[in-house]
Amino acid sequence: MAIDLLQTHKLLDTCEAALAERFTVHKLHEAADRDAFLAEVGPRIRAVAGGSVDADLMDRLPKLEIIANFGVGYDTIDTPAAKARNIRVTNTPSVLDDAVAETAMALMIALARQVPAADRFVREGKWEQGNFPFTTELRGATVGILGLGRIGKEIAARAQAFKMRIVYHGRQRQPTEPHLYYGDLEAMARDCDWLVIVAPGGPATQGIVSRQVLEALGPNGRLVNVARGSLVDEAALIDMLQSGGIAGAGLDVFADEPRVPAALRELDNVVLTPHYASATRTTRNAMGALVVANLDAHFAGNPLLSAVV
Ligand code: NAP
Ligand code: 8YV
Repeated sequence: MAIDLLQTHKLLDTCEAALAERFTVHKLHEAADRDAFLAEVGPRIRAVAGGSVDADLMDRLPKLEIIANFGVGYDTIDTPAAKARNIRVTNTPSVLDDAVAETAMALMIALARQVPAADRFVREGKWEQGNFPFTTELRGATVGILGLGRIGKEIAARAQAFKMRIVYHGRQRQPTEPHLYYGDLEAMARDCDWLVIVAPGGPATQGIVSRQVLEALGPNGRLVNVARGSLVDEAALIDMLQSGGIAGAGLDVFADEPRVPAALRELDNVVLTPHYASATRTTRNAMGALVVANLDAHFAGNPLLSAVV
């Protein structure tokens, strides 16, 4: 008898095919009546693939053994509740570091050199009336990385290749890192031309990029967020972008995805992408393979490849 697995989101086709080969898959996101669906299949479910698992959903799945999250960030999973119920949780670290770091750099370059506006300028025939205004460059600027973890280090390596100075903030100084550490985020923002956010979402980081931090970044400062919208006070960010309190923002993530405030969409000093930092075919395939490999390991009684609980 195949093991029953609950899928909570649409996943990559290759990942869905691999799951279907191994499990009896039940798709919660396709259920017309979620309650009735869970009442019927919930008691049989031993595994979840995807995210968005709160304590209430866990209570509907009394035989649940493992949640294999599709993504390195697992802020949509109530991990203390999983731990209390002896449910294992896995994520997809490392395989997406390069793709996400490339997106961070793409947002920085797009903002510094105003790539979207320059492209529109040429398409709209404005070049024939005169030159595009001067832009700014990354060389010599200071980038503060909020979260010098796996992805943060890949961003640092790329920023160094662009001849930038690097500083970082996290809960702890990393003695093996050569860059200047700031224990205080606001103090780091004051020292930065660029603030790049790549720390986890969740209650511990909710709103840590506050109005005060944005004020410290200042009118020549630019913000890039490839982490989670929840880390930023989005209302304050919009206000500061409108008033010139900060120079610009490159955002891949938002407070209420996929809804992006009209006020942000109307601004010229922002570059917006649809939470796609890891969304290359190669990287998403690797993430899907890691989801499946963790499930295989669990049901074979082997150590998990990337457990967070
Ligand atoms: P990681 O290796 O765990 O690194 C996270 C870093 O954040 C660490 O350096 C950690 O340093 C710091 N940090 C953790 N909690 C903090 C706190 N409360 N305050 C300040 N700093 C804190 O994680 P990763 O693999 O690089 O991924 C980082 C995040 O990127 C993920 O959690 C995810 O949300 C996001 N992400 C987004 C996309 C996208 O598509 N946009 C794709 C992948 C990942 P300390 O331990 O010293 O605090
Ligand atoms: C994915 C991500 O877009 O890994 C993460 O934390 O945010 C991204 O890689 C997301 O998890 C896909 O649902």
